[in-house]
Amino acid sequence: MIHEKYFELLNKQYELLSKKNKKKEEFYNGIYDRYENPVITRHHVPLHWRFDLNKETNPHFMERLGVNAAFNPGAIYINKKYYLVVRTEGLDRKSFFAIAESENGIDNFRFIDTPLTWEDIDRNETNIYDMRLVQHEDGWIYGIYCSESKDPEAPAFDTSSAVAQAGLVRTKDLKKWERLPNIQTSSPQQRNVVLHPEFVDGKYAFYTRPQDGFISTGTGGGIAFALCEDILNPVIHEEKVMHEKRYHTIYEVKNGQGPAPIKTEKGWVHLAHGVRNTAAGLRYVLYTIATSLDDPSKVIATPGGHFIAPYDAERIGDVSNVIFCNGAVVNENNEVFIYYASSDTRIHVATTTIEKLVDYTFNTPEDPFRSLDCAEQRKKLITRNLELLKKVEK
Ligand code: M1P
Repeated sequence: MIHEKYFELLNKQYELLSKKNKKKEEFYNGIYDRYENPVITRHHVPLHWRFDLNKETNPHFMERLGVNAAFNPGAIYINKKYYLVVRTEGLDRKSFFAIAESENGIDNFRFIDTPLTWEDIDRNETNIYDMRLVQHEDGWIYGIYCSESKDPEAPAFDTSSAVAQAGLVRTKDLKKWERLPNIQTSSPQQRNVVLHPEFVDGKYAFYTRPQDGFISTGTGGGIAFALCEDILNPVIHEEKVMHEKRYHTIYEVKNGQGPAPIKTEKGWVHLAHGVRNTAAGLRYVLYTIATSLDDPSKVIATPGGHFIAPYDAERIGDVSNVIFCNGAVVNENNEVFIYYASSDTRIHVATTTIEKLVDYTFNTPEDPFRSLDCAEQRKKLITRNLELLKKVEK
């Protein structure tokens, strides 16, 4: 017999899931729109994924397998539907992937089916997260995720050190998933590995982030570009850093490719995250760059500053002051939906258009890297504007 509390909670959850999302009126930057509500939180996870509904085995209707957070989703737009592969984190700290779908991409996301599983080829793999979903021109949808294991070299007392590598799966229908071998590179650790959607010189192309430590990239340097002949035996021999971390920028400590880059007439637009250190810990923001259509490893535009940073309540969560994005989609109207998570806790959407994203990426002034040069840059803008205003006054 089903516990009566289930129906009470189901009605409440239905209200949450059916809530319309509106653009945040008080926010304006001309670049993108923010929305009033997160698109997915842990409260969106179906009740029957968390509670044992049977009154006999769960008389107090306790949450048996709670969910701590729903964040960092991969995203894909197919058959006019918006799909997110959500990093769903149990109370036990382990993340799993679960698909949520929506008709309009800004609200009414519903988790479908059951959490994703596939052939378990590596018993050392302990945690999985942050999938980048890519519809590749070879006809498969690939998912690259962070596959985390305990560091086998760590001394017995060290129960924290971990090794991050890039796990690889593929599907045709988002239902049946095939596990391929991990992507091999010469870097001791890897995170934020993303597949480029097209072949480059007849090869599979990847964005990687070589790193020495689990958190610190060390000599890793930045976002790298790499080619690989065979996706079924994904071995990368050379990683070329194409966008480096740099002193006194928003990507001073580290950076990482976000979702797969978006193809536009002027170039590939990349969303990436940049990290800097503060007295309150690491601060993660998003920024964009563009690369050449002829050579996606050649950076051709670098707008200065952040594109999306933690805003109001987004600042607070399990890992505060973090904005992270590994999923964005473009629909047939050239509308762009950027799914970003705040503070490793919940998922939001920001919407813009290809036209605006290109304008932003190619026309935002670059970071001059020094305060006095920044002041000169701003003075030029002010002078131009004052001249314009004077003309209007006349
Ligand atoms: O906690 C912030 C983010 O930290 C990691 O990203 P990066 O490897 O760039 O430091 C990831 O664990 C990511 O999931 C997380 O959101």
